[in-house]
Amino acid sequence: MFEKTEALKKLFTEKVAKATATSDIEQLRIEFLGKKGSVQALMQELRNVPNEGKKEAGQKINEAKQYIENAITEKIAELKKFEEQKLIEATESYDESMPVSVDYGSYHPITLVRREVEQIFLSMGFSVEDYSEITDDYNCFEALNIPKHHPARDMQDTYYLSSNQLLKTHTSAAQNTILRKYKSNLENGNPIRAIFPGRCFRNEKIDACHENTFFQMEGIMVDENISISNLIYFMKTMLSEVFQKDITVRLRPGFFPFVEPGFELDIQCLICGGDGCPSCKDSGWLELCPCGMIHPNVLTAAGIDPEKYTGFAFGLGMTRLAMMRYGVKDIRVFNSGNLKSLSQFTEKSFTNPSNESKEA
Ligand code: FA5
Repeated sequence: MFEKTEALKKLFTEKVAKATATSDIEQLRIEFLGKKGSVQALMQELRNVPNEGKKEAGQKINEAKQYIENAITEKIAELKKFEEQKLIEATESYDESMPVSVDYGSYHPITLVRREVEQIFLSMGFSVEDYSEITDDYNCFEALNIPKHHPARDMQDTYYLSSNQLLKTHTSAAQNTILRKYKSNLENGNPIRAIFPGRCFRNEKIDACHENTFFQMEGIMVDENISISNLIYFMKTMLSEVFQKDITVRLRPGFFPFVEPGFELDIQCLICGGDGCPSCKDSGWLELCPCGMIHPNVLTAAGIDPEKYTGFAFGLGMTRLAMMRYGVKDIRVFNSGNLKSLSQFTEKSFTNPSNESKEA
């Protein structure tokens, strides 16, 4: 058993030395310490060891296990340090320690990103709609095919106000209003194309990529024969315009009661390049823009015939988009009110400000 445990330690030492990301360590943990791992296999072999040697053999296995556990802890600490350094390098354009060089006001980074996305959609024939932050149960949930007691409501707990109103949890809360506002377009042979940005509120566990107050931008397009191809085209155009470079995205199925089919559009984390970091919850991907084909019940609730018209909707996470756009690794920077951080984005102002009077 001594030879075997020593060989195991040697093999582990070689493999751990080659690990370059915390995800590699997780694989090693499974390989060596998992239920079907190498240490467990040695434990099984204990059965075949004669009684007089069992105690010593057991100790050797435990020693090897301890050795591997300690090495894992050390390696994780080392890799975390390295990953943090990589984060700092990746975010060199954003430096919290820079002195404030401006003595005049500056636009908030979310405002800058919002304007940019608005501009992209304006150029594609969409109108930019305004919608209040206070809504009601009908608009936020019922009209979106989320009846009372639907489990989807659990994901979007919010602040309820006394007059049967609530702070909107998503920009989808305006879908019914905007669809009604423009449904005459359809009767006149024109599509409905609108985006509606806004601040959303949720009872949320705050971390590097979750806030309780954040911005989304909803977009809808309805007409005869609108399909998923149209949806993908608009998403691609928007992302390539915003980032002005190739970015990796993935589309996977997602459930939202107000679309069918529904998708999650994730963007590969631009902070860590996909290796995993706190900004993307160590997954390498950031949920950015869920989307899908508007559910017939939602069209019906707005008085639109789902047999004749179809449409897509998307809910872009604008605060997260700003994180990726500017390499801000912690979402809390945006609501911090820290001028030292926030005023750095002034230089990157955009050329076509819309809705000057509404700027935050
Ligand atoms: C929604 O809010 C849906 N209304 C989106 C939608 C619209 C789906 C139209 C289909 C059709 P979700 O809860 O996943 O979905 O939020 C959408 C995006 O908002 C997320 O991908 C993320 O980018 C952002 N987001 C959500 N919660 C937070 C949060 N707590 N902090 C920061 N950003 C968030």
